[in-house]
Amino acid sequence: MRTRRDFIKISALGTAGAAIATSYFSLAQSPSLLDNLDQKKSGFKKFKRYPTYCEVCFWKCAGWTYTDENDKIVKIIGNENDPHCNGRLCPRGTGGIGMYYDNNRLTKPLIRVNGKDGQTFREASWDEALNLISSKMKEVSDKYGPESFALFNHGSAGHHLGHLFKAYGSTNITAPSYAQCRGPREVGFATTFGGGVGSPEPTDIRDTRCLVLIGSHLGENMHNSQVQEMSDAIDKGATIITVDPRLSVAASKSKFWLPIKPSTDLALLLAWINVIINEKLYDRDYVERHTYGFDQLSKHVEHMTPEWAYGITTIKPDLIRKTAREMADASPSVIIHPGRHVTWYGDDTQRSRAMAILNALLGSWGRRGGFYFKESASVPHFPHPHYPKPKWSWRDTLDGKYPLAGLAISNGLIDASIPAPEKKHQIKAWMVAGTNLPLTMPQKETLQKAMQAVEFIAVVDTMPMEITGYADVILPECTYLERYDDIRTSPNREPYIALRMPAAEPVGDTKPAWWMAKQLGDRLGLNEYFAYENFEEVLDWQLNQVGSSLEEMQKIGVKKFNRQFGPLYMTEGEDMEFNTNTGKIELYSTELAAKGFDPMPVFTKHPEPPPYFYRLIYGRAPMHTFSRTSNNPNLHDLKKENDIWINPKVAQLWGLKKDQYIWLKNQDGVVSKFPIKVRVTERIRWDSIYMVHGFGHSDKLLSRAYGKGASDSDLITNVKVDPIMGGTGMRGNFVTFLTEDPEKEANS
Ligand SMILES: Nc1nc2c(c(=O)[nH]1)N[C@H]1C(S)=C(S)[C@@H](COP(=O)(O)OP(=O)(O)OC[C@H]3O[C@@H](n4cnc5c(=O)[nH]c(N)nc54)[C@H](O)[C@@H]3O)O[C@H]1N2
Ligand SMILES: Nc1nc2c(c(=O)[nH]1)N[C@H]1C(S)=C(S)[C@@H](COP(=O)(O)OP(=O)(O)OC[C@H]3O[C@@H](n4cnc5c(=O)[nH]c(N)nc54)[C@H](O)[C@@H]3O)O[C@H]1N2
Ligand code: SF4
Ligand SMILES: [Mo]
Repeated sequence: MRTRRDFIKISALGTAGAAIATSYFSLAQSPSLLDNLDQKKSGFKKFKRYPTYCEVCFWKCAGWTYTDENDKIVKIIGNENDPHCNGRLCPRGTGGIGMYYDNNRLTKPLIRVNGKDGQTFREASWDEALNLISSKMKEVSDKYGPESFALFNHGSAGHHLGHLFKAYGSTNITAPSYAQCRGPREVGFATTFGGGVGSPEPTDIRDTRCLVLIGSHLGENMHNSQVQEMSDAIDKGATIITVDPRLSVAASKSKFWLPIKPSTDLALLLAWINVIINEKLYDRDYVERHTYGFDQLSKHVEHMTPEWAYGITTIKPDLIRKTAREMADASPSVIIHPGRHVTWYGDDTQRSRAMAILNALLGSWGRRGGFYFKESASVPHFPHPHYPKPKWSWRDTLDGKYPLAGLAISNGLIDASIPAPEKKHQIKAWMVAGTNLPLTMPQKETLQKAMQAVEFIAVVDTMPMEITGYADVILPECTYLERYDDIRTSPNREPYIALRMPAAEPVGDTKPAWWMAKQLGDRLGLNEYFAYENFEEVLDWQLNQVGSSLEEMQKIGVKKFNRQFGPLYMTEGEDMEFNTNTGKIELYSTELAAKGFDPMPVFTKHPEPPPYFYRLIYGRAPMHTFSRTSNNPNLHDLKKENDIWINPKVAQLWGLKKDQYIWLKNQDGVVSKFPIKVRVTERIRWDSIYMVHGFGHSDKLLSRAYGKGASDSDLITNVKVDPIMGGTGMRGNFVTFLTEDPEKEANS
């Protein structure tokens, strides 16, 4: 059936894409050239270096981009003075060069047209593409109000376009890194300690004596400095306790691996709390001085013994006691890691709360080897007029639901894009920048409905990803190696800033997002918000305010400042005011109670898979980031497709063999579009299967990634939304196996 907005496989793009020359690509692949770069051999004499910070994931490691005597980008290495990477990039960061050389890149603005063979894209000038977007922004503003235009973003482009949207009058700005990622832990920790965790997490892994990872798969999840610190901590004899239904890389390095039954972590956490209170293993002085609600908590967990948890989690009572004691032995230098992608089962804020409570009992918040007090550099904004006050925002679309959502939830704005008479506030148009929604959002059908309903979609991306196929206009952004962006001010042990600057001219007709935002702003009469000619001006002004300059930062890349707000850790016997209702660390949350939620976490059972179905769990591979790197020539070389981890017992039951390709069908009858390779391994529980997220691309313009592996997102149709903050729990899905091509079956 033809829909208003067909998914276009961007046929018009093939020629434009090819135009950026396979020669770039072959250059990046040339081993001799890379060998020549050996620092000792060449001394980098012919090479120039430019500071950058990485955009391949959100750890934002600072590095140097090197160009050769022909001004060609040849290598990226870490900046030794940067605490995010300590001079070493992860494989993805090194491979970031492949983003620049990818011969499938978008290189021209594109506009959707109705041709005689259906819808297609045609190339357009920047002027035409920007005029079209600004006229739609005007139209939406006149017809419905600017609030009806939403921005979905992830990464640097979002900051520039976010400024444009706020100036235009819309705060309906959202990123999947909240309600599809770390939102629940921010709320779980904020309701306990009065402040969220943020990124990078202030985990003092470097000095910890015990690190507890609840499904957090550091080592595959490659958050650079954290992985480095974990490896050092292991060398120094720290105990690692990993709770994971799969023998992850972290689990394989751990003293204790607890192969928990998926979806039952909250019971384990409550049993640990029970042991720590019953055996009086908690940090007495810290608990007395700093916490609120200890008596209520003691009573609450009274019956939640390790024996109780054993029946739920399959983890033996002995092991629960032993690991609890191990944590207490290390206290306060112990970290129950908050995790990052925590939208699992819909009770995720409460699971995060239990983790926060455990940290509080062990006295690790604000202590060496636990959580340090982070600081970030404060760099003033370039002057601009106040933003107008919008008449409504994303929160008004939620009808009082998810009261503790701290940021806009992407799923909420997608729902608000599907028209219904009772909806007072509706989203009518989207701009999407740096997020590949079809592979990122669960419940594809809802997303499709929303994308069909809205009147206009503009997409800002570097690649022809699935999302670009739904665009009315596509703006091609140049990669992070070809542009300036905002100064990085992420928190750390000491405040740091980092600069990103271009190391090469933008390929083809690509432009940076700051330029697009300014161009659109100027067209919308918002010139005062963009009172500069180029971004160097903004950066130099900002850097001058903090006693530096663009010139200085171009030379050094990162700069450290002194801490402003006291020491890294609490001092012994210090009284502290926490930003909660009681001014204490709340073991009993007065805020949750006031909003009608359980003030202390309660375990509830989650549904079991039907017979012959297995729990679908997913995670990361060290050499890829989500769906954004699967087509990257350098990283594709390292891992071309995902595979499906199946326990040998299950493989035998089904007669499945190593390397055989199978299809997956979920509980709602949805079948994976592409087959996936079987990996038979003891490293996964029999009741679960595991796959790496980000594969199974369906856009043919991704010449390397198309059809390689399967997409977990396609199979995530059942979502359990967290009632506290609106996060989409995505792990309540079950799959079974099809050994024959289902399309062949359907056609025969
Ligand atoms: N099924 C499933 N869904 C998930 C997850 C999962 O594990 N499984 N993980 C969740 C998590 S934790 C997160 S944080 C989100 C991440 O969600 P996303 O950030 O949407 O992830 P990507 O798939 O990497 O999509 C990034 C998009 O940005 C584009 N891009 C890359 N660099 C640039 C740039 O410099 N400029 C512009 N304009 N575009 C660029 C890429 O081409 C791609 O289209 O996904 C969530 N969704
Ligand atoms: N290489 C690489 N690194 C990345 C990223 C990337 O794309 N690539 N993305 C970054 C981002 S944005 C995020 S949010 C993080 C995500 O990284 P994490 O926060 O570490 O990831 P999760 O996806 O929550 O966890 C995946 C692990 O949870 C286990 N698991 C599944 N179900 C359960 C369960 O019920 N209980 C327990 N205890 N464990 C379970 C899986 O077996 C797997 O090992 O990674 C970051 N780092
Ligand atoms: S962890 Fe790796 S991909 Fe992420 S910012 Fe650092 S180098 Fe880049
Ligand atoms: Mo994430």
